[in-house]
Amino acid sequence: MLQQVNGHSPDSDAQSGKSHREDLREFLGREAPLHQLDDLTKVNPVTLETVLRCLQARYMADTFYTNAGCTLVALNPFKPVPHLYLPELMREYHAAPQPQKLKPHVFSVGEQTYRNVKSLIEPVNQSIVVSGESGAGKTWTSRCLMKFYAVVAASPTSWESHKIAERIEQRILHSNPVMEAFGNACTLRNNNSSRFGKFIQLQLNRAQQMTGAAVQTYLLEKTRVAYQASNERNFHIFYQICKGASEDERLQWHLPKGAAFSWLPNPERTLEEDCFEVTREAMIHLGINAPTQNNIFKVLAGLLHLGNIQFADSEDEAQPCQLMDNAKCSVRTSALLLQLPEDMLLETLRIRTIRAGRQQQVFRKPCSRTECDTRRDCVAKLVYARLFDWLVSVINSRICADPGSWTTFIGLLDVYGFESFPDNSLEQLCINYANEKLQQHFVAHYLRAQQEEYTVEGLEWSFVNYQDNQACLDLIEGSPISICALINEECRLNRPSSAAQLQTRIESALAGNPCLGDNKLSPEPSFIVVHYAGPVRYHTAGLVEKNKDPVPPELTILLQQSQDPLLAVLFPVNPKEKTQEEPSGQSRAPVLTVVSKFKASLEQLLQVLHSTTPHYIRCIKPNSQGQAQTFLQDEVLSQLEACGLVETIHISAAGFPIRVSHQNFVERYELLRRLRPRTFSGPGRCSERSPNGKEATLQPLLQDILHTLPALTQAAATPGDSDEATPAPVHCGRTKVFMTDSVLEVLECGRAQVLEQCARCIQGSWRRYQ
Ligand code: AD9
Ligand code: MG
Repeated sequence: MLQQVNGHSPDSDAQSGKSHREDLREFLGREAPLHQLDDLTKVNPVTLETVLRCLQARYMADTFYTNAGCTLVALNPFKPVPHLYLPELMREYHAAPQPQKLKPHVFSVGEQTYRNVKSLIEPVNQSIVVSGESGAGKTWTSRCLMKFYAVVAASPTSWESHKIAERIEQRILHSNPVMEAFGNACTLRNNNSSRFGKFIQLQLNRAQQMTGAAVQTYLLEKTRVAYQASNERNFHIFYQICKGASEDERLQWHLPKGAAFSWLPNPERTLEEDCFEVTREAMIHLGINAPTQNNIFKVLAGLLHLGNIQFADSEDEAQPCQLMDNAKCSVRTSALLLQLPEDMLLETLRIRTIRAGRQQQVFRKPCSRTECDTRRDCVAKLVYARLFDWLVSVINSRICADPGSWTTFIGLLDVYGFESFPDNSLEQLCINYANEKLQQHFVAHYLRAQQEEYTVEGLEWSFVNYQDNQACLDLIEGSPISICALINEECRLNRPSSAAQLQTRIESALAGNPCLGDNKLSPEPSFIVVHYAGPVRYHTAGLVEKNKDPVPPELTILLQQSQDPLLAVLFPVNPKEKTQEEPSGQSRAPVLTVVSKFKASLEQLLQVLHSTTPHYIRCIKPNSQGQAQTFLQDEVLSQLEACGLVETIHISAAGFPIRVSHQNFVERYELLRRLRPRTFSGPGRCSERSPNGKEATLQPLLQDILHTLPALTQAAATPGDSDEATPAPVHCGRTKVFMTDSVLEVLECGRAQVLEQCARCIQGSWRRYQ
């Protein structure tokens, strides 16, 4: 940060003999050693380097939580630390007069949030936004908060449920294993990766007791049912039923031990998350009884058999595709388990019906092998997505409080973090779009908090010049023209359009937006969005099709024929119901696309968040191998960038990143008073207030030092550069001096000059004396 200024070496300090850098570091970090700094905003100066060093020092000292102003940074320990999550500790934070004065902890955030609900005259809903990259600890942290509230906000009454006297908070906790069994999977980054976003509203009554909860989910990655990247797995529940079913159930569900399923890769890996008993037990607590469970697992087994239906290329285009060996058996078993007519299942997978002409005549066309595969996968995705939504609605019906029994809520948001892979598509666009929205919300909140600190210190300063990420959001979601609008337009027009054409349309229509990256060297059709967390290249191939998420109407009709009671609930025969059908070619009705649905749910979420007081927890993964005691600076740095902490550091830097107590400031720079010109009205105004005691003696000294600044700035300026000579901003707050890097440089330069003069004087006198 500090460069050599006007020939003064920054590397030596005549007075102390220490290197100048060391000496300065010591001065700036004087308040406490790095690992003892509980708040990253106390790191001095606030730079990436110091923030990283502080986090590393704390991590190596087994301190996993650090504040960063209004945010809590949670480093993943990657090892069990049970003493950190004991109920006694929860109670300690709950009972503390000022929990924010205790060590940073997720319980401290939990308690402050809880107190905020009641401490205000008008109760205000609160939210805690937990973010971070895959495997960083978001779900763990959310679970931890739920457990915390289950202890500190326990409800007074108990529920009679299946002979278990149970409190509502226990039910709410039981929703976690169920949702994780159906919505989480083992990925390359996390053995228990959430494949959906979740916002849970913990509902509190006037006495601040938890009376219920409501869960909202976002964008389940349903493609995983039928497609798993290499070395990844399907949703946990499939492995649970295959591993944990009893002999009897194996027979019923046609799951003999060791059976191979193409949608069940890596079954040999045994994970903690494979425990079927935990899921079943939790389902019972949520009122999902054994027969309903049996029905659910039977349908899932039906999907596994469906995945084993393999097609062979047909030699004659006019004939339907042949089945591969053994596939006949899979068709039969799948039809049996899903309670579908076997021939209808096979026919629907292999033959497409097309309506054309004025009379809407029906034509039947055999599908190619690829089309058959797509239709089979589509059936599985459709069933699984509706099953998941149904489960969420059942959970909600069991945990949601009556409207009159709660007055406020605490919302917990566990969303997927920013993603950038070599191949990014619609899923990443949605995820990163959500993160841009949340970042905008966060920055607005952070700026407000910074402004408040300045106000407390008596500073008049505002972040008027700060640029937020609005341009990026305009690029993605703006109206009338944006990436989402253009992709939706392609879906609406339903015209044959190549990936290259989509790229050209986006690039020409949005060329003026500074967040559309330069994509000249792109080998494949794509476009680049410069997100706040970095640029991401999105491939345009398949984007429009994914956005349509077409479900051929025959597939829905097929599932409506099922005799299975669960499928009958998931696929009701309702002529009014408008399913997401393949556009008929004639229709120009607006299509409800993936992007438009996601945008609507995101807007709803943000509306809720805006109505609350937000709190932020940023989870950080210290290394991608999941090893304890390993802190890789580069990896942490990229996450600090992605979760917006770097941005907040920049915001701090846009203000006054260097904050020094009056005492320390005077001690270091008192010698500059020698340079004080006779008359000057300086730039540094101290906050108006009558000082007392020690402050009273410090104030004149402070003023004297600050008055030397214009002369020092002029001396440090490059000749001819008039801008440099304007006094740099410095503010003297009630307890601290706030300044920028450039002011620090000027002060340091002046100090070095004085020390040099002193050294020369001493040398001269010494020679004269000799
Ligand atoms: V993803 O975006 O859903 O793929 P998360 O949710 O951020 O991801 P998760 O909470 O699942 O990550 O944490 C990953 C793993 O880290 C957990 O399964 C734990 O083994 C481990 N972990 C996370 N936080 C803690 C902790 N505070 N103490 C101990 C932890 N282990
Ligand atoms: Mg998770």
